[in-house]
Amino acid sequence: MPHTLARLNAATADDAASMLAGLYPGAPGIAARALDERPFATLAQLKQALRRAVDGAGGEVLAALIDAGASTLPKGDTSAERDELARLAAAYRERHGHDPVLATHDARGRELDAGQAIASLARRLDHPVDIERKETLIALHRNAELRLRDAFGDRPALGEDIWDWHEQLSAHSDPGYAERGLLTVTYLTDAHRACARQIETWMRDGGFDEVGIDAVGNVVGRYRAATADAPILLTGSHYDTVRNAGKYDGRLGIFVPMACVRELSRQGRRLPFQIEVVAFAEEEGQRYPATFLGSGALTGDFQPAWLDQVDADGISMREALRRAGLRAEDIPRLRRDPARYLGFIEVHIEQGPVLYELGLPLAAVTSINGCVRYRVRIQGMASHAGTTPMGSRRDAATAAAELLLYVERRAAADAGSVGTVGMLEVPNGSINVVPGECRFSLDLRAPSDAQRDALARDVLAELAAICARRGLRQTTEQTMRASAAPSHPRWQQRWERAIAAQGLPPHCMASGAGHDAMKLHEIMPQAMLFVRGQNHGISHNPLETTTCDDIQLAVQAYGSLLDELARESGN
Ligand code: HGY
Ligand code: MN
Ligand code: MN
Repeated sequence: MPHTLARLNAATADDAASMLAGLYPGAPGIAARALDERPFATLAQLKQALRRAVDGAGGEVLAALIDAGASTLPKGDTSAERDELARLAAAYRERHGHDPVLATHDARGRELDAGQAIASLARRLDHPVDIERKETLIALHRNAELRLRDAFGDRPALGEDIWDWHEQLSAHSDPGYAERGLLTVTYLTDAHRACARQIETWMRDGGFDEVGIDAVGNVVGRYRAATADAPILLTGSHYDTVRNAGKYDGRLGIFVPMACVRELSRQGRRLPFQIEVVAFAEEEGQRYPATFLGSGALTGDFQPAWLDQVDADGISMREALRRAGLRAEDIPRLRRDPARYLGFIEVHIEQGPVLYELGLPLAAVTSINGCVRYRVRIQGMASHAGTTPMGSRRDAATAAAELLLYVERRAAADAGSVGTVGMLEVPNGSINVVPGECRFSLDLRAPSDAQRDALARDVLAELAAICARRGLRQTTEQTMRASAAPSHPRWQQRWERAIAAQGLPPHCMASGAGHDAMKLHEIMPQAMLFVRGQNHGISHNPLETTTCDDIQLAVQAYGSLLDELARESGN
């Protein structure tokens, strides 16, 4: 018979402690200490109390926790797996001084298999000792969470459904990546169109009243209100990805509202506002220089000139739209009238380590950093690598190298600024030719537009100075400029209350990553909810992941926000 929080809150100290026995093997005092914070309104709140009890424990308790929490590694199905597990465990003990503590189940809640254990051990073996200590405690908390889930019969069913949607959608990937089990879905490729159809099907099956794919490739689902002319809550995120991406970037912000609408539909419940969920077709700017194509169409910012941009294979955006059966001429009509909308909310995986290290599942976003991107071309003179004296070279690549190091130094000089050169190439380069040309990208961001622009100004000035000194030519093309987007206070506070309603501290934080919300920010109030990422919150990487439990909390928080909005709007 599963425990209940009501029983736990009402039990004597001994009975309550016995209800939590085994959560943290080797340290029974942890549960007793957490119980001092009773009563608990939610399991999430109890988990935070347990976390604080561990954080407050002394070294000997932690040592006992780690020893008792050491994982019984999966057996391994083959001798190779068994040998590798034994080798890694021995090496781990050697380096970290204790047996490894792994989460017993994966982010989906399935028992860890040998392959997953080997990958996790191999990744963690080389962690610095202090980092691995944190990782060990996080694994202990995760195992306690899994035990607590069982003890209280608390299955994150909606989190599991959403987790599975991510898995299924990730089956669609562009050529060159799909064959290697990697995820890349760039704008209007076959994989991209397959994703759109899949999302459209799930929306139709999930109780939406109207579902369609619009002229720019957005998948739009509408769930009607109790009354016909009710205002609209706009929500969603993007389904395109970067190359070799994680599965949750963007998609989590589509699936959480989809699951909420499905629950409303199953309950036959209508709210005093419509819900319009948009799966934006393009946000990442991978195939074409222009970005925010999906959300930009809704704000009326889609530039006709973008249609002439060509991809690496010389295919224009206009042609790609035509091949996808989409009508570019209809894109201007996608512009939304802000007067009809309450605002825009977006759920997104954090894509950073803050929540992972704080041990918090959710946060309200305070602002999204402003960003400006360029494509740079430096031109020098290609010449013979063997006969061209070092003093008379016009080497485009070494000039770029100087600039890259300047970007790193200059961005690091500001609080909160970041500068990245993510793409760098010597077109038609040869091993024995001094680079006559070098092309690279610049991505410069800061918490405010003024700080972003000062960073960009300095970087472009340094680029000009380097090229002048070296006798090289350079051209820069600005490919994206997005203003910093502070959350609307009223909507940010809604997310804070929604997080608090789950029994969690309403942590607030800025977003270093860009999101569709910064586009909708231009025409309506917006605010975002962040969901913790696992593996130190790594993103734009196949290691990107989150747990069903955290996804469940995001769905619950989303539902709390909808309920509050419904109460405010009169029912
Ligand atoms: O680059 C970004 O911040 C986003 O992932 N497009
Ligand atoms: Mn991204
Ligand atoms: Mn994203």
